[in-house]
Amino acid sequence: MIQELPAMINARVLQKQCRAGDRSFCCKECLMGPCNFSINNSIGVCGAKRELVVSRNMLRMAAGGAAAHCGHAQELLDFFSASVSTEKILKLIPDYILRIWKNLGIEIPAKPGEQFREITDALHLTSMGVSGDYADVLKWSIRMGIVDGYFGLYLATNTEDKYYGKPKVKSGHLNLSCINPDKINIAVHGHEPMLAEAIVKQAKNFPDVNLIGVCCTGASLLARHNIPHAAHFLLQEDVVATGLIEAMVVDSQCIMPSLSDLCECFHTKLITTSHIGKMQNALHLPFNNEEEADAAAFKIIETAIDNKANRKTDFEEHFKVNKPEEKHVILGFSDETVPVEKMAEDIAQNKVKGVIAVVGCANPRSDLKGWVEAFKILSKDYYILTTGCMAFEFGSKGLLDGERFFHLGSCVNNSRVAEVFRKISVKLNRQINELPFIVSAPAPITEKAVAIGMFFTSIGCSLHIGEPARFASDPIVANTLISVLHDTFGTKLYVNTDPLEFQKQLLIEHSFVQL
Ligand code: BF8
Repeated sequence: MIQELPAMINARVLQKQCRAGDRSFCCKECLMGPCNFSINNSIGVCGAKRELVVSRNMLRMAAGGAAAHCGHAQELLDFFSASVSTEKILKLIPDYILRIWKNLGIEIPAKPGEQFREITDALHLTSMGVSGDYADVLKWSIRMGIVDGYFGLYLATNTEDKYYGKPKVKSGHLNLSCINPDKINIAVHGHEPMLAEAIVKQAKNFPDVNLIGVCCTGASLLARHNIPHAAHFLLQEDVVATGLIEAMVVDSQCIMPSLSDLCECFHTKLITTSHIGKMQNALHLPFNNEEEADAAAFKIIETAIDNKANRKTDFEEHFKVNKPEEKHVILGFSDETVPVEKMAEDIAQNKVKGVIAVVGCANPRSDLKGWVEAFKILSKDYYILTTGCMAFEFGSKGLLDGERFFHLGSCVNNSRVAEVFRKISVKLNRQINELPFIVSAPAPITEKAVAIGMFFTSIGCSLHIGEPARFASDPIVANTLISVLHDTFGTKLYVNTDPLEFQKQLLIEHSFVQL
């Protein structure tokens, strides 16, 4: 298999994105298609126009993201046999936001489980021959944002905090240098915390085991237990490619299917644990409750220990010589530890222009270096809150200082960002949508990033997307979104792929607020 690795890499490098799909100009909702809407005024076989198709594609992405976050929350609740109570969470929605939603004709799910009905409805209405009204479809994207935010992000984060504790501010270690060639390395990758927490508990009895985290599970393990965060989405393959990982344990979301082939090229044992996240060539160790999770964690550690004998010692030498420089970051912030009062005062006294939340993924198609540099410059005028893979990106460049850049955790922890915005607005006695709060997803990859963007839009934040193709490819859709944000919320939509241009745009357009 190891001989096939260069061929696999070449095939991926040569993979070209479809020009129609890249701009969301492709409809695949029925078997008369696919229809291509690249030419102006194109009409599909069924009569659908481009604005309908682009809107439907966007809603389907938002629904996919909401399904992932609500699914994450539900898995947690099932694991703890806990009943769903969103009453406390929904009380956090300010009355003025509820009024805006009411004016838009949007109602929030009232009964337990109704969020899943909303997701089903979004998929139903975007299937062939249901909604033909592109503006209503766009409105549903905002509705999916609400479902994602309160029944996904908030519910998952609050449940995690209830059972595993709220993170505390600390100094932590981030990047591949945390892999230890002298120990048994177990990488825990994915999003849900249940198995990761069980492994942390079990690993305490095995001093030769070095636990490391990947992706959002990595962000959570770092924030709660100071387990080093080895890699974000983009670097997950690099973790295995060190040849030093005895077990790569995955659950769900953002797990590259390539790991299956990649682990075969090395001695790494790939272990899946989610009932929906199966992989080829993997050992599957599912669990349903704490007792079973402990047993699965013990078995994983045993498997990793046994597998160490299969590691090639050449990789140890290579790693020691080429070990990346250690990066230390300040992290573990929540809405209770971010200096909300100071932020509010600084906004009121015109010491800063506002707060930018840089969320979501690190897409290799984007100018990541340029974005990091742009936010570094913007941090002179704005506080920067960050989560997910962008937080890792900032950390690996030494920017997570806990003074201007605040790491608030994984992607579901974006509810903490929303809480910071809400608390600042309460302190200043202003509505969220009257304050300079911008949420930026400069390099989105997943459907979850679209749902998160829609959530922050729905609570009155301005939104920046560094991926115009899906949002602004069709001028009718782009203008509708811009006017909904402007007329309904009084906020802005920035669609910009150029870091320098965006940075200049913000500095020119945004002056200090007059409170
Ligand atoms: O939820 S930032 S690539 S790891 S989707 Fe995935 Fe994007 Fe990374 Fe976690 Ni979030």
